[in-house]
Amino acid sequence: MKSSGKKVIEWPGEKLDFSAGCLVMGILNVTPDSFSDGGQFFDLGKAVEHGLQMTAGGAAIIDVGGESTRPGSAPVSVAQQIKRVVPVIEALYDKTDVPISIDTYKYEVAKAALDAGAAMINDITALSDERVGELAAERQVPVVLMHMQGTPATMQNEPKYDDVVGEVLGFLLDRAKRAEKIGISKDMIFIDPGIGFGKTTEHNLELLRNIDKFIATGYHILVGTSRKRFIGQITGKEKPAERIFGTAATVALCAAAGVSIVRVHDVAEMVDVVAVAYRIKPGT
Ligand code: PT1
Repeated sequence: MKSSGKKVIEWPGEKLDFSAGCLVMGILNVTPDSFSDGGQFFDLGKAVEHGLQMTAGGAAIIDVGGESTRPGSAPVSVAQQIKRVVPVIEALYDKTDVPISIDTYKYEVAKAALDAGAAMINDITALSDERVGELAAERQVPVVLMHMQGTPATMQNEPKYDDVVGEVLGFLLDRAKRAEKIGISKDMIFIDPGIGFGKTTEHNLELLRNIDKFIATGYHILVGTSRKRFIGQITGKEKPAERIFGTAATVALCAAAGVSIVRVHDVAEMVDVVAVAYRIKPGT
């Protein structure tokens, strides 16, 4: 058994089946720069349409976020995040059976998103606010716990580790244990090395090179490499949209290693990549 976690997880109204391989989570950034109406205003219809396109492309989960956490980005108020994500989640909940995840570390945003129909919490701060964990336990929803050094505004200034794999893994195991103590079952916990979050290109590569050590913990693993800077640094591709094949290399290796979920922009493409890579994985 070289894959992480239990093969099928079920929770109220939802189910994820990892028995056929790695699942693809589609990224839906609900920010005005992602879906504008041509001007400075956010277009709800365009965002929902993009979410539905990703489900048609084979996404197993849609991850909705109202605050960019790319390097250098600034926080967005709780009220603003709720105003952005709730209408999108309500519309998607109405139009698709694909589970919706909320990308937030804010308790109030997570709660409003679950009330609107979200069924999973993606917390890039790994329960920096314990109330997020208590909420996940109470609603019996899965939670993603991610590692980050610093904050999005400053994390790329000078990332430093003595042993990046040991430190990231140690942090995630500690937070996962804490989550279990709060009442979240082990199967419902996804750990994520946080590619690009306070890491140099070498740190990111070292984490990906050692992804089997994360799998060996027995927790489900989620990895997000999609279109990130380190891929541009290796390939020389300046524009994120030109980093799809570079992303595919990381996704193939993750799927073959036994990663449970990859978080990506290019859903239809990566669904094919994981399907083939997983079939080559030993023991499947
Ligand atoms: C991620 C992730 C995320 N990434 C999870 N959630 C982002 N669980 C948002 C770059 O280097 O990996 N896991 N939510 C997006 N964040 C970044 C970070 C985007 C770095 C781009 C970069 O280009």
